[in-house]
Amino acid sequence: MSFFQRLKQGLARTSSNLRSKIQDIFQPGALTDEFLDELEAVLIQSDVGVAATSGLIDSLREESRGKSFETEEDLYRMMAEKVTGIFASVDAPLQAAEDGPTVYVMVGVNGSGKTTTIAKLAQRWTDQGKKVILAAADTFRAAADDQLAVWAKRTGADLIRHRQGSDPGAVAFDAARAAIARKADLLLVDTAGRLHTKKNLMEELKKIMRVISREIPGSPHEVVLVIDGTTGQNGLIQARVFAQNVGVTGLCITKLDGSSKGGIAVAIASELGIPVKLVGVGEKAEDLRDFHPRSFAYSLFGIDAP
Ligand SMILES: Nc1nc2c(ncn2[C@@H]2O[C@H](COP(=O)(O)OP(=O)(O)OP(=O)(O)O)[C@@H](O)[C@H]2O)c(=O)[nH]1
Ligand SMILES: [Mg+2]
Repeated sequence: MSFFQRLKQGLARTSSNLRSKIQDIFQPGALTDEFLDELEAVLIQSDVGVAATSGLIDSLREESRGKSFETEEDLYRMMAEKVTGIFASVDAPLQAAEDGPTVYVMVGVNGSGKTTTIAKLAQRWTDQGKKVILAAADTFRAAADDQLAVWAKRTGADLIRHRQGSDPGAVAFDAARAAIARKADLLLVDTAGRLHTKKNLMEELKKIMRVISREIPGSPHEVVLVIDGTTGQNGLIQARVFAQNVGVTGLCITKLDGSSKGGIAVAIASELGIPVKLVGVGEKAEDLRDFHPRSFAYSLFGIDAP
């Protein structure tokens, strides 16, 4: 299956939900004010977010003036282009080190998909013959490092771990040293999603960042905030806390396959102003996709990008 078909399939729940709601209100011809009001409600119900939705509706109203729509498909294409524009304003590829190890730190609330995303990235890079090290800097949750150990074994990546309850900063330190000594191409740092308090967690994450940037100058190359795409507006609120406290450079939105509200990606990109870099549309390694604004936007409406 092609890259694009898989993405489209992963977003099938979202696109069929959007399409059936739009089909219910669509009438061939010009877009009426009444239709645009109903469309606005559909987009908000689909978690596109109030700000992004009102921007979309305004520009649709402008651009559709004097135009007649034979079928919904023409409308989907126009909408997909508008959504592409929202994403394109914060579009940036994953960064890599010029030489030495590339370091990505994954942050996000518990259950968002940090460890799974690390596993998928490890698989991608080891498949390319790269040397990958995983750092188990989630020392808080019981067996978090066992989960990572399973993935290390499966993907052929090295694992740096300490005992549960130990200092995550120390794990980060050892992992950074190991990445240099073993000439690793990629160091992926797993972090805790939950501590006793939010303040503790943010301080712990800041310490991990400090240690890593000291040991590997210019790193981390990405601080990826992993957001569960099924949590709707709540995910957005959590995301703000991380973005305000640790220098998040990119977003990974997971579990979009399990959601009919993949429109949340539009709200997140437009409200946080942080580029989406990865999307998870399933549990297999190949279901983690680099984010491409246009192909994602078209997939939201279940149509092929030009
Ligand atoms: N369907 C689907 N499931 C996913 C995706 N990404 C992650 N998951 C599942 O989500 C669950 C939680 O994922 P984890 O990777 O353990 O989450 P975490 O952020 O590491 O959680 P903590 O370690 O508790 O902080 C697992 O069952 C994953 O298989 C995805 O893109 N699609
Ligand atoms: Mg985890």
